[in-house]
Amino acid sequence: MKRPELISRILIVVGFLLAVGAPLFLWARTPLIHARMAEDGGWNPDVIQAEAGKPLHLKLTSDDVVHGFAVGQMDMQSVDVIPGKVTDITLTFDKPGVYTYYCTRWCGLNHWRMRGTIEVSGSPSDPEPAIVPLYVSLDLDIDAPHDSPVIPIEKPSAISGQQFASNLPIDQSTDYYRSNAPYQVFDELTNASLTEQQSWDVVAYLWQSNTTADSLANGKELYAQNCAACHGENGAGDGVFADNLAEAGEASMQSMEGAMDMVMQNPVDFTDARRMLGASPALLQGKILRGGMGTGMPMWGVIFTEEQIWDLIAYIYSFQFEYEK
Ligand code: HEC
Ligand SMILES: [Cu+2]
Repeated sequence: MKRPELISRILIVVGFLLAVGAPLFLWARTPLIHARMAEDGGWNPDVIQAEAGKPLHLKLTSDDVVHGFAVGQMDMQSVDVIPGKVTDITLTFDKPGVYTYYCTRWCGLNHWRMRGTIEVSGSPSDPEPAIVPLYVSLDLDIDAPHDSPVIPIEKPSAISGQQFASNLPIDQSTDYYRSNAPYQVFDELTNASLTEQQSWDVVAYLWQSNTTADSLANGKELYAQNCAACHGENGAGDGVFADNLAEAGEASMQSMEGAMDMVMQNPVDFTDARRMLGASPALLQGKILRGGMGTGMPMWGVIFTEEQIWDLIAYIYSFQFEYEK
């Protein structure tokens, strides 16, 4: 064999090894993330490092049942994490910060505890002004009872409310709607020479006017995926985990030494007019953002965008009001 020929052969082999080997090498170095049900340890590792603007490769597998993987506040499709298989995923973060990743499959009562963080380093672009949630700026005590003193006899109808709403001196702005409970708006209408039911219908109309069909559809989807297992498909607080939650509550009460002041509760019944007509969107926002701190209500602030939370809230009120189809 002539020399140049030999060299070119060697080069081809080296080139081939590099082309195949380098990605394989990188792939092998990418840590394998194991998913387990929360009671068996959750994600391992549960802290991942990344750099802003650079792709982050992840390999995911499950040691028990099928889990799902998604990163909060990020526009991404969740992926399934399957026992005995390795799922590859590549993510790129635009901005540095601490992101939360979470399980998207109902794998058990503690499913929502399956969370980990991705610490994304990098020089902060332009620091964005911190947004103060509405419930904070209104200084609401979101743990105080908030029952409505009055409730309608029939389910208020936005369709019927529309005809009375046009010539009423009521504020229809988003700010007003978000900071008032339905019964407070009902109270404002007492001088408007309407029957009680008509006033409630106006309230329903106002609530409908402050959302859109898209927003409700989006809220419905998020609800089915993240909330229905506890709060029930139809909002009645009777999801498949409601009973387990009560049991877990009793168990945790017995093992705790008064360390937590909040006790486990039943998932709220969103069809309960007394409760829901007494709650402003801002109050519900607070509960969803912050969670119940020990009541069994998870904290969603790190998972959903502000817009997604308003969509969820709009959907929750649809258990109270009859909206136009
Ligand atoms: C693991 C069970 C569980 C899941 C999942 C869950 N919740 Fe809850 N939720 C509860 C419990 C228990 C309460 C009652 C205790 C409390 O208010 O802190 C509650 C209370 C609430 C309240 C307070 C209502 C009020 O009148 O104070 C809101 C709002 C709420 N949940 C919304 C949601 C939304 C939206 C989701 C889904 C994104 C969700 N919840 C998912 C268990 C759950
Ligand atoms: Cu899971």
